[in-house]
Amino acid sequence: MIFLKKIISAVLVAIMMLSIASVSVSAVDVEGLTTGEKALLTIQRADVNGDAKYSTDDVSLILKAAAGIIKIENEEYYDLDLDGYVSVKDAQLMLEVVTGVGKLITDEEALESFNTIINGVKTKKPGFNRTSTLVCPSVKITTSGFPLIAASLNVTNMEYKDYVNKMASLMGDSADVDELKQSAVEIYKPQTETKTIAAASNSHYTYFPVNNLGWSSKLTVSDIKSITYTVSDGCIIYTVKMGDYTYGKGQYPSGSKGFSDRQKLPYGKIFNIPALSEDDSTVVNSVQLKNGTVVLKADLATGNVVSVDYSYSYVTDVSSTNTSGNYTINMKTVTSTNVTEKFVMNVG
Ligand SMILES: [Ca+2]
Ligand SMILES: [Ca+2]
Repeated sequence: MIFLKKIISAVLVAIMMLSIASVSVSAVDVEGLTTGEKALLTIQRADVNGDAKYSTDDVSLILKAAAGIIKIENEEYYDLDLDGYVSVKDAQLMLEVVTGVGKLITDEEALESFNTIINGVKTKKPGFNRTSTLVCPSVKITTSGFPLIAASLNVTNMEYKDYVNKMASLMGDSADVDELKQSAVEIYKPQTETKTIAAASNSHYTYFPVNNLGWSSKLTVSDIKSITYTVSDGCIIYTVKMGDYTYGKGQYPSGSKGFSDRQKLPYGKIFNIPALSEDDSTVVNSVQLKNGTVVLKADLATGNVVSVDYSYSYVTDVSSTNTSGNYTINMKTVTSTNVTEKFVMNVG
């Protein structure tokens, strides 16, 4: 309720001051800055009182500056809409931002500032801890071509662990069967890996997405579903959400020769997406990339990355053909995988 009162009083002050002339400021020196750098500057400057959060205190400070009530240094910082004046319009904009009804910058500008910050990891090389986890919740098998003697192995959409048990019961007890059963159990276990990269190390290229490249994001607004950001506790926290994409036979750039084409896909512009491999006997029927989310936390004052959480899922549908004697066994495998990569910077 105190918050609401503060907002209302700020609005009243704004109305009272509507007739007050604005204060002209020297042109903000944004020449030569990229769209992303400019947007980041706007996000940083909107915290005009420098207390590391957005609040009605910032709104009233802009109002006072616009009215000439207070003498301010760096008055161009108060010119949030960059029109060359500190006016009620800037205070109004900040009030809308604080109350969540308006936006300081467009989604396109927000994404450009996100890109500027996250690409900075590859040039500034701050050092980080990475924790990556792969979880495979489901592997479905469809087979055909087994001869009559093993006809029970011809199945449709059977979970791999159940399929292995079926094979085991057909093969009887042996060390190989035990090993097979064990490997089936392992497939479903989360695989977690941690890695520490030292500051200023070129391993930033290898271990920070997109791996093996000098950049981290080439996302444009047409690649994403949404971008939001909040400012609090001295940090900007961006959340980028991706839509779902399905690629049919021949549409997914697989293998090492598909490396650069994968980075043209929306998910490939931000995530390390699977390479997969195809040959004469293995064909990728489809690949689905979904639930992509990136949460980026950056220091408000410096624009440096504090932490990044990447997560997405993929479903691959792959057919393989194996010829054994007079028989040709066809196996279709539909595998779901959940990927998370969490980075905490400056801890190495
Ligand atoms: Ca503030
Ligand atoms: Ca202005």
